[in-house]
Amino acid sequence: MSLPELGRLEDLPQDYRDALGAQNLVPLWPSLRGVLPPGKPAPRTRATAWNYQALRPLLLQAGELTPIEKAERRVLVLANPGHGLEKMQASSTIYLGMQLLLPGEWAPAHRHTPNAVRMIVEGEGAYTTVDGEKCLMQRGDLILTPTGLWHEHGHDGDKPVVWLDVLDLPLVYYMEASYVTEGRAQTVSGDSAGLAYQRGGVVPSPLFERSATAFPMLRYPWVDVRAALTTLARTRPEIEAVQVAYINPETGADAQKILGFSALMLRPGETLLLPARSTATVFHVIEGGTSVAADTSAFALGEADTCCIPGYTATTLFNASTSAPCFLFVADDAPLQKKLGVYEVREAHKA
Ligand code: GTQ
Repeated sequence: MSLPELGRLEDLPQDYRDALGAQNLVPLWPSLRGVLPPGKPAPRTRATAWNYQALRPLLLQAGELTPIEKAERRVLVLANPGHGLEKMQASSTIYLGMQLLLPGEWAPAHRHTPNAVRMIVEGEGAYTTVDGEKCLMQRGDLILTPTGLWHEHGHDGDKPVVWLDVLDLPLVYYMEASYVTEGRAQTVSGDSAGLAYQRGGVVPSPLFERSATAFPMLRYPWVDVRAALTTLARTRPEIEAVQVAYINPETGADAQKILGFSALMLRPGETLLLPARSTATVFHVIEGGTSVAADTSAFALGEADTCCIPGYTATTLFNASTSAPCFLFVADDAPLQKKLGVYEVREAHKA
């Protein structure tokens, strides 16, 4: 059923419009269908892919053009043209950036209200110190820097290190709650609290005490996440999606409060149909390759490539390799949407 057409702004006399404007008033009806479109939202977020091999030379060039002291964080932002590049957002809530740190460089300590995670893309020998815990960065590792925690990045290796930053910056900025505090280099504490959780089901005893922090685990090593996926694929061949969620090991809740993170394995030759959900979704290839088809957009993603798919869009992933699995890092804003009560999954789509 189509909705009746509503009056337009141009239908109103100019002197009436001027009188409204003079009192900071706006008529709703010309904009009603825009803010409440029938059936489903009209997202500004466009299906967009960023090719790593294409952006990498530009990121390395930034290393030559701009010293770290002039950048603090040397990042090329993966910006969604649907929002306007200057908005620096991949979706309504998600910010993505590729960050470069060169050997010997140091990105100084700060803390801020937006939550961040890092997905390590290439290089060895760098680390992020979060809340006094030195987190080594290896390919595929996920490192959390949740809201309010001090963090700084250093690099003792001999080749450039690159990682993908995922932040809820667009949302926190929209809330007018985004700010940073600069700090001094942190003192690294001896122990890594997260090590207590490195193997599921057991913790050091009798030394173990439940941590007082809201974020007991800050580093999720890729070797362990990968092993969890391959074990799941081997032992549960019947499950549709071989996927694991990054969680807070003490509460079982999502690892962060606003954005959600998971890792997905596509078996060789596998096609995975993902139903339309209310969240925009980011896919980043850790290993292998996949095609991503969503509505009228289709991308071929290879290693370290990243794409963003708007919400309310059914998506098909296809790993064309007959021998190699594909491992993907997935980010969305499902934790936020669930808390707010607007999260939805639409019926599974037909292939
Ligand atoms: O590494 O702390 O991509 O503060 C954007 C803002 C990275 C960081 C970004 C940041 C950082």
